[in-house]
Amino acid sequence: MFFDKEIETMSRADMDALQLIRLKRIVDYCGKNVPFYERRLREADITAEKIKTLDDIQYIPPTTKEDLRDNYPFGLFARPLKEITRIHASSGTTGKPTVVGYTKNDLDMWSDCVARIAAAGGATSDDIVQVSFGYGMFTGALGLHYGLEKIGATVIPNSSGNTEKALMYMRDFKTTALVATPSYALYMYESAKSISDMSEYNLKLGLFGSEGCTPEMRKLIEEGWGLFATDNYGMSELLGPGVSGECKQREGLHFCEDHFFPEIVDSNTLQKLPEGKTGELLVTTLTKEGIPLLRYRTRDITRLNYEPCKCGRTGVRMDKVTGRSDDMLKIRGVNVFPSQIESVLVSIDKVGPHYQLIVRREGFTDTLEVQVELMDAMIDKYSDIENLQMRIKDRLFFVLGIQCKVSIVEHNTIERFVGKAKRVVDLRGNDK
Ligand code: DLL
Repeated sequence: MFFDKEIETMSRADMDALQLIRLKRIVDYCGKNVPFYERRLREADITAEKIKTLDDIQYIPPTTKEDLRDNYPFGLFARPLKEITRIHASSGTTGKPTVVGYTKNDLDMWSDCVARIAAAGGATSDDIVQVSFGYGMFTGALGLHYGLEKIGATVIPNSSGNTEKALMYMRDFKTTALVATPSYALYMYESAKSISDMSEYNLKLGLFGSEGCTPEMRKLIEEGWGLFATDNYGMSELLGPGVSGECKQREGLHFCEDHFFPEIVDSNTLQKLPEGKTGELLVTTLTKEGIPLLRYRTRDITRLNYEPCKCGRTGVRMDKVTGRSDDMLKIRGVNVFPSQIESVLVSIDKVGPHYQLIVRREGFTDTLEVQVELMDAMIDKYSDIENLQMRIKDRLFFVLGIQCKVSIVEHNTIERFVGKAKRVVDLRGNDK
């Protein structure tokens, strides 16, 4: 089903023309409304008038997560707060989160994009949808929520956590569609199986995303619940969910390219790669008012496919994300940067800068263990070690928003590296 057939089936030539108009406009808008971009564009000697083709985007310097962090909290906003209707945030590379603001128009555009992707995945106004992403600063829950309301579905803002209650609602309300991370969907299935008869559930559709999912894991979820699942991609800095998503063919994620212009570049040289090559995805927001971003480095590794899809949609599709060009980890749907953990550890007395992060999949849940070395002094009392562990755990929870296991190890036991330290041991296999 189409939500906006005219856009979703637009010819390549018409889409290119629309993107060029919007690109010129957003470059002009950024230069006039965001001092950071005024300076960046001036230094690069690029103006909207100089952009003649979509390829000329290469003359615009990319924007990074560090740029957002350096301008924390509102420095990259193009509108005064009075015109910002909603604020969301996601984890930054160090302590401070990256903050994004949406105007009223941005929120409309956001729910349109999500509605488009949900409809492409098979959601309709007949669906009763349970949103099991965490409501709050994370964009996942509210993003899907308003997009699904827009297509007329009945939305249950159940949030994440309290799995037994979520399953009770699912049975009693005859929920037909589930919105969650794939790992939580699988965890919910395991819980459902252990406390109830699967015939009491009525799920037919899963709109999953925010983290990767291998075909094997998807099969487990689909067979367990008896549903059909699609994958949705997005990120807070750009929008949240709604940037791209699978249709029922599941041969790539349809990009909402009238609002988001994608490019694939080599992550070392930042040079554009030939069509069809795999590399880092850069995205320019073509219509966002609150916090427009030019050539944002998503750090996600993927590939673009410009062939029209069998479903009738003509726009570009991206492959599932195959990796990252930085060291970000996605743990239980939460973005975790080793540098965030490092800044917590170095701020705590008695522990040193030597640490290792061990990521495991236990059952269907990702776990993170932080092993950190004592400085040099020994701590004799067990209760002192426990107190130290608790302090680190609390501080990490405050910064990361997830619980981790903290292990204090003796001085000089964590491996030292001559070159780049290998801080992360990811034991989850390839289905991260
Ligand atoms: O995860 C937005 C979102 C919410 C997308 C709900 C889809 C559904 P962030 O928390 O900012 O935003 O995390 C963004 O998560 O750069 C990717 O590395 C990863 N990611 C998001 N969706 C997928 C996906 C939301 N479908 C970061 N597959 C991105 C693989 C994904 N990785």
